[in-house]
Amino acid sequence: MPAGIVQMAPDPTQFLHWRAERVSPPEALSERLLRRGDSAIVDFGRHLTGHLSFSIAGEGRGVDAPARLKLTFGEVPAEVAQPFDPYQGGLGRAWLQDEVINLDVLPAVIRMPRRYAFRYVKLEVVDTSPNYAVRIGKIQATALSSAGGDPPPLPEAVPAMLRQTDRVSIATLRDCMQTVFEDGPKRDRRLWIGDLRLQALTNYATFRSNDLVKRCLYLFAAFPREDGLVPACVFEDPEPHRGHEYIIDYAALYPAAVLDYAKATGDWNTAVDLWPVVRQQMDLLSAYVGSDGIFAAPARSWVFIDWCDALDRTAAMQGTFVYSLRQALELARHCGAPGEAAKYQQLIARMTSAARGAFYDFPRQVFVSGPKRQVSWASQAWMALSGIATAAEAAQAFRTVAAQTGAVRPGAPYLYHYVAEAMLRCGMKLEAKQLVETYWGGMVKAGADTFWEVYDPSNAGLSPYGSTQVNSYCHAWSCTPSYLLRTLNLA
Ligand code: RAM
Repeated sequence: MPAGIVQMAPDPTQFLHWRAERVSPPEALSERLLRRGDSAIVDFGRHLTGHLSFSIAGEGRGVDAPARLKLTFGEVPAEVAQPFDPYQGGLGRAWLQDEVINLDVLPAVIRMPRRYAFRYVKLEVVDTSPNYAVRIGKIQATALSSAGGDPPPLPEAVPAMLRQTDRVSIATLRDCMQTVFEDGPKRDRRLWIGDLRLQALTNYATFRSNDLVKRCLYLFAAFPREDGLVPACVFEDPEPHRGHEYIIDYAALYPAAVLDYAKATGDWNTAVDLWPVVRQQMDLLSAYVGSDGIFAAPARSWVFIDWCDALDRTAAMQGTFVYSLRQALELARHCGAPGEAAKYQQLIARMTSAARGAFYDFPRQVFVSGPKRQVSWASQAWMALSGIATAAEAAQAFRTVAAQTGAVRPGAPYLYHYVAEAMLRCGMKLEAKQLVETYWGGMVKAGADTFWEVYDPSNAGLSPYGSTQVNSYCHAWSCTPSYLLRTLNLA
């Protein structure tokens, strides 16, 4: 049921520049007759993934022409406040959630056929005829999620902002949990390894839909590239198949996702079953480690790490692969593969000493990456998580980057998560907590019902796709504060 009728007001003090103002209770919609050019914005009071239905009738001298309506669905106020066109984004325009429908017969009950991700719906009457107006009633949303009931709230002793952040994280995960762990219910509506891993970790601490994780792990295992590399993403329709993209660091994190699952559920049989897929990733990726012990991704391959053009990814990728080898090592031991375990252990040692030589800048006490010796948060995070840096070195390195204005900061919550986790793992609980409070807390203060795909507090216009319109505002990889709070005891 709607929570009210709102209007969107421009507001430069708001991060996304628009504010929703309540103008009337939800019943007010059906009390109005709407003519050509009239519109109303319905607020459902929370973000949801699902369907919309409503009834519509014509009133006047005669219903003598079809009614044409336009519906626009928005996760955030800005999406229904401004026209989508002209659209300049790099991704398909059809991701933007709007529809024009022509109704030949009134009255009618309309069930919009597509699934949308929204809190707000703007209804515009494009046309009726001079002889009638329309009345809209019984507007309803049906929320879809495969998640069960919400987990119990965090104790009162946890600061209010963190409890709120936890609630928003849980709502984010809930709305992404469908037949797979989707990255975002508005876009791309599919399963990606990097997102899955973080959603699964948060799921073990919240909904515990462990069979859904298992299903997703098998979907990747079922559709590898010809050489065995797992794809970066999988589509389910019209029948399950692999996406055409391959992300080196995502493939490297597949073993981590398998190990996390086995540890969280105790289902080691599944780990044993998936072990050949894990081993295959390690075989393929190990081939990229040069004789100097440095991971060199092949030309034109995609190493993601973060949405950040300026980032030099060499050190972070080295760290990711060493981290991955550690997860694979643990799996090898459980899966009865001592030969692989020994191989991984040797490679970890070789890559660790190579990385310390290549990336650690002793005088500056920070890890650097690339020919320009770039200093970034990404490099410190993955050096810490991989164990290439000792806890003391990593803690010092984080203090160094924090004080250095020129250091390349994370662009999206995905990397912010790994930074926060790395901080926790090197004893910087206070700093990790502050990071969650300011970064995710910043989105909460900006009105987020669910956490966003990209958020840079210093740049509201940031989009990896050339237009913030196509950014996703309920995005899987930003749901991890609940994991940090509930499993890693952040508070
Ligand atoms: C985008 C999505 C998704 C992410 C990939 C790398 O398409 O944001 O979540 O995993 O990029």
